[in-house]
Amino acid sequence: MENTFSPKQVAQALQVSESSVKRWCDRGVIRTDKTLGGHRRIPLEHLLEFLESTNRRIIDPTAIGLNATRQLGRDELTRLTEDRDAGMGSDPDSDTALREQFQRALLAGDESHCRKAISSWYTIHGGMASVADDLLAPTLHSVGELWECGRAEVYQERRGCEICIRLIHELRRLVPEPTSTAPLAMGGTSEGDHYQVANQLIEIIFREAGWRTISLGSGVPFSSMLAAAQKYTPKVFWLSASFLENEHDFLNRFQSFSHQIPQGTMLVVGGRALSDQVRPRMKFAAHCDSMHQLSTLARSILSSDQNNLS
Ligand code: B12
Repeated sequence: MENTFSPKQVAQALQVSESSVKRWCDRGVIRTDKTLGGHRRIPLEHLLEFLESTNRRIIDPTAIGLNATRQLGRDELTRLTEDRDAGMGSDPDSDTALREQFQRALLAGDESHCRKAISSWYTIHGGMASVADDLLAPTLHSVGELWECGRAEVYQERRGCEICIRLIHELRRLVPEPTSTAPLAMGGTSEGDHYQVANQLIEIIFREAGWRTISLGSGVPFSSMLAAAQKYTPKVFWLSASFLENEHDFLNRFQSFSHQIPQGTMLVVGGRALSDQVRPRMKFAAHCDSMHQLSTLARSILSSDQNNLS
């Protein structure tokens, strides 16, 4: 995926006329760079700002080199995973530099530099799974470590999270609306667990894979999650668990929840709190360690559904 786009590409992505896009560029509604030859070029981070400020979203992602909801075949999925594990398709030195830039900007509360770094990462690595696992998670982990050893203030961590949440929301606009017949994924974090970032990332991962989603948010009692699952009967219910206030209570409530969720709803769980000691005491359909794994799972479920239909 390129990092900057022509007005024609943006017009096709938004399904509007090229002259409208050129007009927005010239009026400064879309911040635009000019090439040496005087042609307008629109960087992804400026496109994100424009989408957010005008409440628009991308309708044809292929026009800007994104193929978000494409269904990958099993062979392609395996190849992509192998390439990633072998470190192919990216330059580790520039990844490290970009991660450092992002972390500095996050600690400084510099949202526009954060947007620039996250947009570059998104274009280089082509999707949210890498933004989640390889940029946001490691950066927030090291912010957590800096806080733990007194080298970052609590406000820097909280403000950093707020920035991440806003930028995730902006990137969501690059994913087209799912079709009304797409399967539904629903989920959230349970009571006492106030973590938001992973939960928001999960929602986009499903949408990128072509699912409809309902995020219930953070800190939802299991009884209320059950009510939602029974009302909407999603194909997948995700539970993101980053913090367990009381392990014993969590396991009891989870057990009751997992026994009562509708038949045909797959329970997919993940998160830092589900350690090797906790997981064996839980009943679920799948556990994932990362957003890459979740993305593969979400696409595999869809493609096996489609194979069953055909
Ligand atoms: C931000 C933050 C908070 C914020 C969150 C704000 C918000 N709006 O979300 C708040 C203020 C709530 C917070 C509070 C606390 N925090 Co805190 N927090 C963090 C921090 C810095 C980042 C967490 C984060 O969002 N990471 C980004 C996400 C994307 O990364 P991730 O969680 O690892 O998720 C990845 C994978 O695990 C996976 N994944 C996660 N969930 C799921 C789910 C599914 C289904 C799948 C497939 C995958 C998956 O994919 C993600 C991407 O790769 C971490 C540091 C760290 N190491 O993570 C500390 C950290 C987790 N917190 C910590 C602590 C101690 C606390 C408190 C107990 C502090 C206190 N005394 O009050 C409270 C508990 C809050 C509660 N009741 O929920 C400790 C935990 C220590 C431990 N051994 O357990 C950490 C490690 C900080 C530290 N170094 O000490 N925290």
